[in-house]
Amino acid sequence: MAKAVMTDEQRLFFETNGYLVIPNALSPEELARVRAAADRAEAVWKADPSRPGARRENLQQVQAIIEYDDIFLDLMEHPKVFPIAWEILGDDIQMIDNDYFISPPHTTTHADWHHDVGMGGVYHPRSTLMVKAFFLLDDAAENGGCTLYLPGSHRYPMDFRLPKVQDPKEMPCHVKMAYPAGTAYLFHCRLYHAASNNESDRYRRVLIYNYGHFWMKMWQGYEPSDALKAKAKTRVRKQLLGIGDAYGASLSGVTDVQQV
Ligand SMILES: O=C(O)CCC(=O)C(=O)O
Repeated sequence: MAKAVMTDEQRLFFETNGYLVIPNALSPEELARVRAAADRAEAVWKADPSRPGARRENLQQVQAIIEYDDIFLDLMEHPKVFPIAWEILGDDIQMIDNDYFISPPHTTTHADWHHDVGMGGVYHPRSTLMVKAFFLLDDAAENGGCTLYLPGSHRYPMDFRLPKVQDPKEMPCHVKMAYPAGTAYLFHCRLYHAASNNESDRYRRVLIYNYGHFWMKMWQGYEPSDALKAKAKTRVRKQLLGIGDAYGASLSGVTDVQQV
């Protein structure tokens, strides 16, 4: 069994609302190192248009960010965030995708209200297929393109009718992930969420790690390179990168989580 790391308040909050906020997930020193690595990754990605990721006016997406620097690989196992995803999903946890999203100033949303899973054969309101964690690299202002959540919507029945809105912020009852840089937030991927318009003068930069189960396919374009797989030495890292027994991948009893 995954180690129980969540407080009762966190467990009840996540079960009720479908998301969690982890203040100060990154220390100021970690944040500075991660931001510097993110700037380097962005420069490499921009210099080579053949590298994967969306290049749109409202979103620059450095796809598969863990390929750019080991610091991003370590963040996938960050001790303040990953153990929570592990506890929620269970011992067969695996990485599904990972990205670096840059939302330029004065652009409209790149992601209107949606949820991330709808695979057939699963009763989603009772299942947890994926948990996605975001790390804020900039302070996210309310008008600065922050992520929006509709609390509790991960339990909506499959045929629930969501109101149609022009601007994501017109959705009744939403909450805003407007927090300082270094904050992490994670959510149940059946939760309705959106990116808001970035009406501010500043970029919004986030790192995203999506976790699912070992039996799921990693999203195409996120399968780790042979170089990354060769470097994976711990059971946690191997399993997160898809190395393991198809019938029995499990981190039960494992404690070797990497430290950043
Ligand atoms: O950029 C955001 O805040 C939302 C991203 C999103 O919709 C997603 O990762 O599914």
